[in-house]
Parts: sequence; C-alpha cells; structure tokens
Amino acid sequence: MSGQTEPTITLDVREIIPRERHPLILKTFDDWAHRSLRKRIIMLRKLLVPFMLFSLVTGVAISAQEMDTAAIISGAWVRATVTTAASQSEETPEAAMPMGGVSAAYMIIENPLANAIRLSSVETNAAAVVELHETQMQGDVMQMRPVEGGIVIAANESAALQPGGFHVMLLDLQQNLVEGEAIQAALNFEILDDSGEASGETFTQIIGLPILTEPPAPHTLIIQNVWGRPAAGDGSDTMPAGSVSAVYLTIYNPGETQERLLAAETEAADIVEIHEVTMQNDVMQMRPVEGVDIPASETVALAPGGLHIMLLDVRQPLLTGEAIMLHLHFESGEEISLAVPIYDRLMMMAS
Ligand SMILES: [Cu+2]
Repeated sequence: MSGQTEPTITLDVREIIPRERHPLILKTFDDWAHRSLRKRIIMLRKLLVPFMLFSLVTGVAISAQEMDTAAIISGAWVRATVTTAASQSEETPEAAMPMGGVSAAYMIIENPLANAIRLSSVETNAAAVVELHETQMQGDVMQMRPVEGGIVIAANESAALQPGGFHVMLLDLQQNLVEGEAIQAALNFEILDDSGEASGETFTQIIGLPILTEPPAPHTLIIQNVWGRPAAGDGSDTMPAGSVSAVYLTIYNPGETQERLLAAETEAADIVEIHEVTMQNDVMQMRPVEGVDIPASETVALAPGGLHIMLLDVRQPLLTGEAIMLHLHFESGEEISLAVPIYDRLMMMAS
C-alpha cells in the first residue's frame, strides 16, 4: 500500500440508505436496554430525525444497532451434519446426511432488561420444523422433550442452551449443515410482566449460527449486532449490482489493554476492506482505513454512515435469510470467526 494512493470509492449513500429509515436516539445502551419495548418504539417514532445530516454535522457515526439489542447472544453455534472430513472423502456431502435430518443449535442468552423474557420460538430457513427442547435423564436414559411454553430468562440473568440441556432442535432439515459454513436464525422473544405473564410486547433477534462440531472457543472481545447487507443484484437488495456488500457490528473490549481490528476476510468476497464514510463536496465517500482501535472498556460501533467492513467482488448473491462466515484479525493475535446474518436491519428496525 505504501507509495500508492488509496483508492477512493464514491457512492452516494443517500441512494442506498433512505434518510427516514434512520431513527436516532442519543441514549446509552444501558438506558436503552432497560426501557420497555413499547416506550422504545414510541421514542423511535418521535425521534425520526435526519440521521445523515446529524452524523455529517457532528462527524460522529451513530449506531442505531447499538441501542436496539434486547438480549445478548453469545457462543451461538449449530451442530454440523456434514463435517469437513466427510465432505473431503469419496462420499458426496449429500450422502453423508440426507436432507430431512436433524440438528441442534446452542447459545448463551443474556437478558439485560428489567423484565423477564421468554424465548418462545425460533425460525430458520435451514429447517422446516424448529422446536425448543430440553434434555433430561429418565433413570439411565437421556431423553429430549419439547419445552412447554418456551424458555424463560429472568431479568438480568442468562440462560445456557448447551448440549445435554436446553437446545434449539432443528427437524426436517432443508439443507446440509456443512462444517465451516453458517445459517441464519430468528429468535422470537416475549417480554413478561411482573406476574410472569406475556405482556404483549415482543421482539425478534436475528443471529448467525456458525456450523461447527463442537462449541466455539470463547474470546476476549464481545461482538454484537452483527449483520450484512443483502447483495442480490436483482433490484430487491439495497446495494447496487450485487457486487459489493457491507458488514456492521459492535465490538466491546472488556479488557484493560487497547485492541485493534486489523483486517477481515470471508470466502463470500474476493476483497474485504475496513472502510469509513466521509463527506466530500456533498457526496458521501468511502475509503479504506488501516485499522480500528478498540480502547479498553469501550465499545466501538461499525454502523451505516460510519465504519464498516466492505465486501468487494462478492462471489455469489448474498440473500436475506442466509449467513456467511467472516474472520476478524486483531493486533493482539486474537482471531474471531463470526456468522454474519444477511438482512436489512435498518428496514427491520423502521418497520
Ligand atoms: Cu465501504
């Protein structure tokens, strides 16, 4: 890169991100998370201010995502039905596990709200039937059974969905679950009132699930609110021509030393760059940055209108409902592999 001029990609972001889709609320995450969902929705409607203008005037990238998380999901994964070893053997992957098979997904769900929440259902394109199950010992026999009414998580507590306990059962698989790839799932929650009954308030959280054979290794940084823009190239997507996409996320560094995001890579695109959006003569421009500092005890948001991970030369359409794996490289040597769900989060938040 040295000695060369950094290429600048010019893109009129106003075309891509309609202004009215940007709710702007200047609240810290904690304030935000402790409000009831209904209050939050009212605030969203009241505070539909022109996001672009504000972010340009202040030069601050506003993270809409940072503020709408109502449950904190970590360690999510789904069990592979096709392992890398099997797919490399003479057997075709299709032969290793026929469609219509079963699998299970696991995760830790943390509830930062002042009310209890209930995971009532899960949806994914990868399976025709999804049930919440628990595993119990009956004498010496391990049994699975559906959880009646969903999984309740008390205020400020967490629930572990893990092998041998609660899990998300995927039945009648619609695709092979190939180790190293990823699927998307929508988690449907109900907010409970003080007596433990459904309050009528619900929220849905969309996550990516890496397809693995064992739980992912824990890492130091906490990454939330991950999503990638659809790039279908069929006119229904929000990025032009299906050739580029962008991934957004927030990174929290709970450690005592500064960390730095250096690079990212994915099999879904030939070129992956870390970009920032700047203003040049009334036109928003994106340009590569060398890295992103994540100071100790701070959260850095990669969000529309600001920093993002740019996918250039996307190799195949990125369709809503799918997920891709993205690998992040940090200065400390830490490497984090993320399952990035593909969907239009801004559209979802505004609806
Ligand atoms: Cu970019």
